[in-house]
Amino acid sequence: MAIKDIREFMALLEEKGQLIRVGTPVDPHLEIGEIADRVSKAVGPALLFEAPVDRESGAGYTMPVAINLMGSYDRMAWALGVDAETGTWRDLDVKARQLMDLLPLDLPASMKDKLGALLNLKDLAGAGAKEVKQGKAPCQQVVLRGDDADLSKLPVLTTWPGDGGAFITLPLVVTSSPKSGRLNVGMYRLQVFDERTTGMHIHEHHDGAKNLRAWKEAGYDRMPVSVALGGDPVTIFSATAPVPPIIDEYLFSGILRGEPVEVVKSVTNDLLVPAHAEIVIEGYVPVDEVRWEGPFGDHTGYYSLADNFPVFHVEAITMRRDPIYPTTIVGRPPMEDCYLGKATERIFLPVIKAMMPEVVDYDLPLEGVFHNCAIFQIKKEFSGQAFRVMNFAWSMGQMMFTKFVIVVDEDVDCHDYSQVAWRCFNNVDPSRDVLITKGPLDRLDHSSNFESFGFKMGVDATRPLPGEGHTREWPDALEMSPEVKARVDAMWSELGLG
Ligand SMILES: Cc1cc2nc3c(=O)[nH]c(=O)nc-3n(C[C@H](O)[C@H](O)[C@H](O)COP(=O)(O)O)c2cc1C
Ligand SMILES: [Mn+2]
Repeated sequence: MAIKDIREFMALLEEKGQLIRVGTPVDPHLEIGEIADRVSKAVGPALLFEAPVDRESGAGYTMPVAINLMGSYDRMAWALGVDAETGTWRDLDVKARQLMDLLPLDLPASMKDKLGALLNLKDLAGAGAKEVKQGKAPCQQVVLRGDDADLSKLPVLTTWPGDGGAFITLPLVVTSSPKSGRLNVGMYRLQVFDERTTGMHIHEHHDGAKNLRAWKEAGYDRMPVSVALGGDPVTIFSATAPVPPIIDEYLFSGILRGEPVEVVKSVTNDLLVPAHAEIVIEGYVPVDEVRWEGPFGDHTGYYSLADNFPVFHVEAITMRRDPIYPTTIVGRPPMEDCYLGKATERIFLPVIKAMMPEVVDYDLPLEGVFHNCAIFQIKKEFSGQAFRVMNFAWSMGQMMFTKFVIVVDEDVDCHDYSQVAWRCFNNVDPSRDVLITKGPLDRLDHSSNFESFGFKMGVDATRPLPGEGHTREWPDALEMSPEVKARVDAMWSELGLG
């Protein structure tokens, strides 16, 4: 049985000795962030702060704060329903291999067929969301409307000293297309402006922003929005994953879980939210309103700059009788989002291989925060093939943002950065092997002259072919012969070398 909600997940973590309850009163304003940062840097346990308190007023909050639930490779593996045998990203690979069995890897060439093939996944897994009756959903045990729907009751964290305010950082933002009704669940932070309003930091490239533009184009003055906090861990992960817009994140989550996600209709709109969420905030985003949002200490390790963003108006808050407030902290890696990102890296490997069969494997280094660096390991068979891989990467979904793409041969382990650096520094002729191009960048990139637009670099660190201009002899890499290795192995214990 797939994990139903964060409670079940926390019980599992507690059983494994990976959840610590903190009874000491601590302030969501900076203190929890500092504690969670130290624990994240030590790849420590999940934390449940049982007594959050506002130091300024001395008032305690009525609900505990859960943080860092998926902040390690083993917890991320358990969240996805796989064993953590190695405690490394390789455990997440097991999930990728399960998916590979599901995916039609011989995707037909035309785009239409590709979409059709992906949509057939629905039949494969029978995984579409399952709607439950409103009275049956734990997330609607308490319904607060009007002035009772008050965000100041939530222990919302301010994580870094330069932050523009307190931010809800682990929200599942549910929107829909006004035409097809197709749902989208994306994670976009919400800056709490007051009791009934927040910012909504949707990057223009993300599906939620496309939906907002579509509501405006269709002549509406507002888009209905429901925001879930909590739910099952796979659905939380799915809200962060680059799921193609043709499949909604509940279906994607259902495929990964092997079981449909139970959802319920919101109380003030038709949007479906995870029935096993802790808290749901319902409301709307006007199509034309923006407000100054940020700055916010972000996952690049820098503050993302303040700017105008859409505004979320709250109409109702529903919750469990005893809700837990789930959140995360982002900052200089490693943080919890790194493990979510690695899960994406592994789970999307089969999709990447289906599109680019020469790709053996790929790696997104944590320091590249997922949109700034990708290393591809390829089986190279023709001239220019590394450049084909770069260009394909730059055209694929959210991979288009990748600022640095490095391509190595199949005999280089792309996850071993020392091997990759050795190849790059020794094999690359910058005039031949480097490609500088331009296009959309992630909104969080602060290096480019313009917001969300700038230059990217591809590095071909594969062995060059004569057809690529290198006609000199190419030397072999150093390697001792197997016979001598075996001889030395046999005498090793006598050598006194340990
Ligand atoms: C912890 C965390 C916070 C995030 N915050 C934001 C955010 O504030 N705005 C945003 O546009 N994307 C944010 N993202 C990235 C998106 O959730 C991610 O790109 C997702 O695939 C977007 O889904 P969509 O294309 O369905 O909108 C965040 C991701 C994580 C893991
Ligand atoms: Mn989406």
